[in-house]
Amino acid sequence: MSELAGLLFDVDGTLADTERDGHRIAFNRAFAEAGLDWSWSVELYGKLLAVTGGKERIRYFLDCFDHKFEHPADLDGFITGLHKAKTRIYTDMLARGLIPLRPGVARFIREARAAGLRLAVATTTTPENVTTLLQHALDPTAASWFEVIAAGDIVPAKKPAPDIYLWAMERMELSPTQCMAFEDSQNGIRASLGAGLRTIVSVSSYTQNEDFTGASLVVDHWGEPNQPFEVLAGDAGPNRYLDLELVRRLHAA
Ligand code: XBP
Ligand code: MG
Repeated sequence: MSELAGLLFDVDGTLADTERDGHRIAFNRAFAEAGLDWSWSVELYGKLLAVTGGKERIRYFLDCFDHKFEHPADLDGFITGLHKAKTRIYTDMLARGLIPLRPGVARFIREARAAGLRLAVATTTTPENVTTLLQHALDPTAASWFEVIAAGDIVPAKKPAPDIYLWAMERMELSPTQCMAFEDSQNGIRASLGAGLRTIVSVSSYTQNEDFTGASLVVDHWGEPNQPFEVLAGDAGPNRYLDLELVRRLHAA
């Protein structure tokens, strides 16, 4: 096994629990702004998360959950416009500091950066969602800490396809054996494992009951010295929170 050189992070659900009280709210506000009577409940949104990507999710909703809506002639343009409004509303929520990072995230990323690990993001969400979250929830300069931010439509096939991880590693000239991925969902781990990456999963509010077969470790969150994680699958040894030593050990296992 090669030495650990790169860490690839998912964003939604992994760095921050963004879906229920972030993206979902922003979608609903964008629908209201557009005069639509759609309202995505917490429960319905859980079903819609089967499809990653906001534009793809709106289309999935129309295809499978709203049979009454009369499609406009330019459906693609209509969805793109709705999604632009959603991104504006969501990034505004992030800029107001409404969505914090999950336990251990700031501590671990700072530790990894100080140790010289190369950092990247691999996500289906829109690029400005990533940079705005990092800037407001981590550090004003945090977007520059990541060598590659692989996000949104840069690859046509979104997770669970492995493409976004492969794209990020190609840019970094790293092989999967040199990296560790961090995910929260089954779609995410299908993408990371599919790219040949060892993966640590921290389950999020919508993903607790998903199948994480193949993960190196599954925890409820990354933990802090005063807020230990719970190990849901795998072996964290004596560790009670995620640190670089544990990640190196899991990578070498
Ligand atoms: C996250 C997503 C994203 C967000 C919405 O999946 O599916 O689409 O829900 O973001 P993952 P956009 O964590 O597996 O990357 O609306 O900007 O697409
Ligand atoms: Mg995720």
